[in-house]
Amino acid sequence: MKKNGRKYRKLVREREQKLEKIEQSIIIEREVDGIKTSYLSMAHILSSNPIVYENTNTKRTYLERLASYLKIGGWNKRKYESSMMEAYKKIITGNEEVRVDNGIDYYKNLIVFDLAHFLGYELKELNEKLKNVEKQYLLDFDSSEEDISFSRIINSVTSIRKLRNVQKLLGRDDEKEYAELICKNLSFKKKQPFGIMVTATMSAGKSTFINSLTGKYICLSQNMACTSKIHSIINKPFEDGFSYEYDHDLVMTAGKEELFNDNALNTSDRIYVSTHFQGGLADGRYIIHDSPGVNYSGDHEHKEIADRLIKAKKYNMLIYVMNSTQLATNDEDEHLDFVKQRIGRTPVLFVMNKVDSYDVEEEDIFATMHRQTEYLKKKGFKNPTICPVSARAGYLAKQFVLRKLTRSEERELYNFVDKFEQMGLPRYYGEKFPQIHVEDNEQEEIQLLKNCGLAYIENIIKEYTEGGK
Ligand SMILES: Nc1nc2c(ncn2[C@@H]2O[C@H](COP(=O)(O)OP(=O)(O)OP(=O)(O)O)[C@@H](O)[C@H]2O)c(=O)[nH]1
Ligand SMILES: [Mg+2]
Repeated sequence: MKKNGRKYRKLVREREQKLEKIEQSIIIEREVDGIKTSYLSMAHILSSNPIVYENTNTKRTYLERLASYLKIGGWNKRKYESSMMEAYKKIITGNEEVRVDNGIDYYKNLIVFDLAHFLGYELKELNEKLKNVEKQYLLDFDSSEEDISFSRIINSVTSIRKLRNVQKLLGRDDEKEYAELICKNLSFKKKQPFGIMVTATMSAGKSTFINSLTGKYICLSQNMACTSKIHSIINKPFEDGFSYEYDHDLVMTAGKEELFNDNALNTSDRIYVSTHFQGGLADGRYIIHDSPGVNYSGDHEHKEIADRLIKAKKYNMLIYVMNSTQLATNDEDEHLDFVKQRIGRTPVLFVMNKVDSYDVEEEDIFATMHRQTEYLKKKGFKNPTICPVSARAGYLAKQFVLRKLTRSEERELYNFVDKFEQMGLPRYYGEKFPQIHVEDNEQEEIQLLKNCGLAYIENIIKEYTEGGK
């Protein structure tokens, strides 16, 4: 084969892509305390199971049978499965609205799907145990000639093709929908995870920025040093209405209480949270790490935690958030040096947050970004491009889409709408990132997602995920 010939170049390119894939797959932690992180990126499927609307007796029987299958298989003592059982109990018994009275036999297929879901759709090594479960299942449920067998259903979740075949055989819409949700979980699980580390000096708005990317108030943000552990936020394939949190205990129906209070029993510096990301990043298997703000004169522990994570390099991309109300401070200077020394070839995206604080009449956004770019070049970063954003405005615009704004947030949002109509950020992005296109929207509140820079940043991240530069 000729060197530099087309075939040779293709081969080299293919080999590089393969290596890159392997590299990526070892970057992200596969397990945390025996729980696979891929399990944490599966959404609850229960919302499509009418068991939630059953009478108390049927609900109780359903839960008892599920629990007995876990016990027979010996999975009830494992953290993930037992937490899932707790969540099922809470979701099923927590709903008091009775809408259906189908009787327990109605659920004979759905319960098998649920068991498969509990086991993370990974069943290869479980055959012997499953045979014992099947024996009990056959005693529990009436069977007939037309039934799809227990083993056919449970094995179907090992591949999308098998699952699609079983889905065709299912008689009812709710069963087909259940299989559809599992399909979504399965195809999501097959995607390569993409890790993003977010770092900055104190109070630059890292947590607010991550909340704007996820569209959820997941990371505590306030006007004082507040993030003290590394929060890894994992995307789920679709909205199931729940967040999971792993902070010593795994809670799969986490509310504010769990999310905003650190568990004293957790002696590690990590907390994992899973939720569905609303907006531009909804489809990717992202893990975003929120780290404590680095303050060189203040809390050394925070700095150590953040430094360790940057050094460990378990991410595919680093986002460095700068605070446009506090540029070129000593802390920034030192932190940039640290990042520069450690980052190697990992791509860095610079985000200039809080641009809503600019006076549009007095300040020229192009000139400010240019000055900051020159500063980053002096610090040794090659071709740095800065993405201006107002994370606060982006977060509020997403809350508007989700109809979750309070009155005072609404007022804040309309202030931002006016301000960003004048600021002209799309012109800046059009010039610096000509390959990135963001559609306009007639509704001013949704247009704010574009005008405040957030929609551009989401698209830029997506480009990186897909291998673009
Ligand atoms: N005006 C404005 N304020 C913002 C923006 N983003 C964050 N803030 C405010 O800045 C303060 C700090 O925000 P956080 O998101 O907690 O910052 P952080 O970098 O996570 O802080 P630490 O974790 O403590 O280092 C809060 O009062 C936020 O409301 C923004 O885009 N515009
Ligand atoms: Mg924070």
